[in-house]
Amino acid sequence: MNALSRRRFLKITGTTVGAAAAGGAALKASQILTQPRSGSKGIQKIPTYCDICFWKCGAIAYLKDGRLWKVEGNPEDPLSRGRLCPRGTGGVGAHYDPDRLKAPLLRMTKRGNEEWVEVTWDQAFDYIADRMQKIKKKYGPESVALFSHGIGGNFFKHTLKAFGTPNIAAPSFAQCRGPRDAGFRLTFGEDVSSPERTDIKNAECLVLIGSHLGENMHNSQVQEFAQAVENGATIIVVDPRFSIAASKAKYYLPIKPGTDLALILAWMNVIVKEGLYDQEYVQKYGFGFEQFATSITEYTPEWAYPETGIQPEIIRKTAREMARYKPATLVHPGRHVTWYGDDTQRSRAIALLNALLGSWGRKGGFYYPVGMDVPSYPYPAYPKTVKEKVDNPAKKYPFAHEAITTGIREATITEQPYPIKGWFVYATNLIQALPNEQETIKAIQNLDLMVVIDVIPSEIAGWADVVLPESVYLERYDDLNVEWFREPFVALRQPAVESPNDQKPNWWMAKKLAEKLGLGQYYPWNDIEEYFDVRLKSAGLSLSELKKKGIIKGAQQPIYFDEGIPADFSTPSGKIEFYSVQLAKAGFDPVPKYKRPAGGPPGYFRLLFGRAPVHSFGRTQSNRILSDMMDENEIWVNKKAATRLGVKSGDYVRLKNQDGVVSNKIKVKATERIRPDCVYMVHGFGHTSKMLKHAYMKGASDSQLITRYETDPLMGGTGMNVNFVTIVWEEA
Ligand SMILES: Nc1nc2c(c(=O)[nH]1)N[C@H]1C(S)=C(S)[C@@H](COP(=O)(O)OP(=O)(O)OC[C@H]3O[C@@H](n4cnc5c(=O)[nH]c(N)nc54)[C@H](O)[C@@H]3O)O[C@H]1N2
Ligand SMILES: Nc1nc2c(c(=O)[nH]1)N[C@H]1C(S)=C(S)[C@@H](COP(=O)(O)OP(=O)(O)OC[C@H]3O[C@@H](n4cnc5c(=O)[nH]c(N)nc54)[C@H](O)[C@@H]3O)O[C@H]1N2
Ligand code: SF4
Ligand SMILES: [Mo]
Repeated sequence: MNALSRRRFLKITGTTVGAAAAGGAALKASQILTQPRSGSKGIQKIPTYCDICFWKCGAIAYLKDGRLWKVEGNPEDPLSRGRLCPRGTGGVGAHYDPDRLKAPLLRMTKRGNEEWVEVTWDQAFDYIADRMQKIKKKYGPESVALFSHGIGGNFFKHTLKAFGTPNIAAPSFAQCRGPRDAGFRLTFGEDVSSPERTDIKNAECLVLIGSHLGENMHNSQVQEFAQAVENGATIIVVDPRFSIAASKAKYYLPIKPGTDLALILAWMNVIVKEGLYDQEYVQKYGFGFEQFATSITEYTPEWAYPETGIQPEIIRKTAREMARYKPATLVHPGRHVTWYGDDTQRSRAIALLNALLGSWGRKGGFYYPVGMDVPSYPYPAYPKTVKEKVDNPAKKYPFAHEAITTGIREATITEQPYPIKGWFVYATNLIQALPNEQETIKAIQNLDLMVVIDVIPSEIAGWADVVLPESVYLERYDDLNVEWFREPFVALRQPAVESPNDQKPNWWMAKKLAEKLGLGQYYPWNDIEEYFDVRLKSAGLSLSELKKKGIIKGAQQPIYFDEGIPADFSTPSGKIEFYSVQLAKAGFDPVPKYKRPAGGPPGYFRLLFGRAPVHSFGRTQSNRILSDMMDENEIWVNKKAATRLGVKSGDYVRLKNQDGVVSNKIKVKATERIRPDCVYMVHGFGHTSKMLKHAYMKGASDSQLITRYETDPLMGGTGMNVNFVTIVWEEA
């Protein structure tokens, strides 16, 4: 890694934590739990890939005299390009965390009491398999559901499909990127996918609508953002809060929360009216442009001004700036887009703006990702499920292309269209991830079996009947990462150190459980290395090479239309759909229309939330290296509003929402960097699990305050930016 690029990276993050690569050195001796690898002396390097978030950066774990010392980026890896983000660098802290789950636990008393007895793995699986068979007998196998987030869930998915359930969901759809992918599918016939196919590094104009890169630390994107800034790209940031990204912007538009669709429509109005769009591209690839153009004529900048608070001349100037650099203008589609319940239509408007600029399939816009052809394992076919998935009965949400977590939750409460009696929860903290935690608890109370597989005693683990402790990513193998990206590659996660206690990897648990259920034929391999070997050999690759390098890359392939990618669109018309017949047929607006979001009670602030560069959701507050850098969150309040309320930076307050829910105490950050009609906090703090000794009650939880949500009628996403809070004094 060269020194300049490292500096540039740190500058964007607004922190210097990446430099705190000290790893094991930052830990007190008392926190070190592992035994040195037998007999090993000196430095060992083991390539793997990171799991502190779902980006899966290629990494190299370093051992010193058999102890885990530090983790760095793997220079061969296109995702990390040799540099991890600050969270990945702090990944060693996950291994050394003294609050980790250490052995399988069985619930002793009432659900949610967090009272447990340690059991053996065999006892745990006997208990689980017995309950599963009872549920299957009484209700059918479909009545067991799996919630799973990240690649580690692959083998549990396999076991549960073999058991016979189709009910498997991740919060990354209905609580995250679902509306974006639905909006882009409706327009271009394809997803933006993950890692996003955004050609940020080649963009000459980059528009970020709430995507707070630099706080959102998805590694490759942040590095490419730094490159774009260095190349002198015009950056336009739309955010009610002056984010880190906003500090790099030529134009910062402090929009009134929830009104982005009005701004996007006005931008398109200017671009069409002034004839600034890519006319050749639109003519060649577009469908229904005339109807689209007609339906946006009313959305002038003057119309948008009172809605958004953005002045007409700024709207015009920024629209012209975008058009100037087309097609190398990238209007970033965002990722966590479940904001207001109309999110698919807002995302579709972003897709349409990109279509006008001709950026889809073009350099500096959206490229066509490529992947390695590694066939999946030739397992026996899964049993046919009798019942349909439970989450989206009668296709109530016609444009949901993945399962809806909150739909499974609803079915668990209502027992409609049929009861759900068992939950497996793998690597997702549903108490924090789903809006309205009371509904989640209500659903849990209706279960006959609740199993949580986690590495720490998260809030959701506190509600389980059985808790299964997993080895952290540095201690285990996981499925192969065959991600589609700029260039084809396959990456391996492999253990660098042993687990300190009785933790086990997911593949081992999923296989053992299948065997207890009499489904051993679905695991014809004895060890995961045999599984890898079969898959890799069928792709003409070698496991020993992959173990040595951590990553094998394929040949570079074309990724833009100009390089020969055919401009095929899998929409009903085969074209980019400016006007959507399928939306009209389903009773939705064929071209997005603006609706003003409902406001809050007088004197309340809209509650906004996002990411901190050094934490991943609610999963890293217990990591001592990362919590040393930030161990509580703050509530951002506009300075004038704070003065009016008589609070100042550093004061502790509580937040009370529109339904009377009061948060844990939280420190005030009084700042000009946020509009006066909203407040902002980082998600993932305010842990209430008592077994999380270090993170317990530090900062406040946005999730607790999200008692309301607006469901997207197109795909069932849960808009969560619809809650309002007041500030209440913390009595000394
Ligand atoms: N209020 C609110 N809700 C949100 C969001 C928000 O910002 N605010 N964000 C939304 C978004 S964008 C998303 S993607 C979702 C994410 O929601 P989640 O998928 O719930 O993400 P995490 O909070 O990372 O939860 C991961 C859980 O996995 C555990 N874990 C970590 N590593 C491992 C491991 O190696 N093995 C196992 N078995 N478990 C592990 C962690 O301890 C934690 O309990 O939440 C959504 N919900
Ligand atoms: N460090 C770190 N990085 C992460 C993660 C993490 O946990 N930690 N999680 C990853 C995941 S799964 C996801 S989905 C992404 C999420 O990252 P993004 O997709 O970037 O998240 P958003 O929730 O869209 O963005 C939050 C920003 O939107 C602004 N905002 C709120 N309301 C509005 C509005 O009405 N209009 C506009 N224009 N802006 C608004 C907020 O002020 C904040 O700056 O981050 C990823 N990267
Ligand atoms: S973005 Fe950071 S935390 Fe996520 S995988 Fe990459 S290095 Fe790890
Ligand atoms: Mo997400």
